[in-house]
Amino acid sequence: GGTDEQKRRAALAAVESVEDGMVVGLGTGSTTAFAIRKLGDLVGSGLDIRGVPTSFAARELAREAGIPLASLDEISAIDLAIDGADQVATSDGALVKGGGAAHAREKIVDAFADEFHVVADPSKLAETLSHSIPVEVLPTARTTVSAAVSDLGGDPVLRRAERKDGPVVTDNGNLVLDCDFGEISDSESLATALSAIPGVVEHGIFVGLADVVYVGTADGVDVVEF
Ligand code: DER
Repeated sequence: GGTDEQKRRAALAAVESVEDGMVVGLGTGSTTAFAIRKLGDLVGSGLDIRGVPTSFAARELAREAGIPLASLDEISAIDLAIDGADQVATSDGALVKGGGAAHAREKIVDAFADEFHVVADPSKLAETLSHSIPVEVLPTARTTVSAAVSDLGGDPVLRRAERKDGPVVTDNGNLVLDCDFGEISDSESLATALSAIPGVVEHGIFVGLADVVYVGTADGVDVVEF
């Protein structure tokens, strides 16, 4: 992964688009965490925003930062969502997300937002997607979904927890299969195929959602628009 300095630069660049009165989607992960902390500082200096967190973790971070929160079901619009990614296809802006197992609510927020800006470091960039795809599944469907993923040419692995015995359980009470498909030449059709599998709650391929990607480098920020 990238350095904290690269992540911080990307995050601060994205925060510059946040204006008074906005409803801001707050992503999950270590890169977006820099944006959440910066927004907290700005709120302390008078910035008037409401944050819509994409996970329990993002909500905790936003509360610590002092950002007024709104829940997804009580807002009618999200002006800007700021979120990270595990991989960014520089060819078409398709993303792999879900490293933090938060991609179900992230996709709702990121897709609903008028603008979705990704914050990343150079280690996330690739010509085409090749990262394993996190697939959130109903617990009862882990075996049937695994079989369907294998039929699609993927290699499904149940995501084990680090500090808990057994598998990772998402904020929604589901399990995650990390599915390696190797190089993904057509992310859109794989996304469609994964969504069609009964028992799949959400997968981590984000096609056609990212509007801008901020890439923090050692001495600046590259901005890629899609
Ligand atoms: O889980 C997610 O989708 C996160 O955005 C993640 O993919 C990026 O996390 P990072 O900024 O810690 O690399």
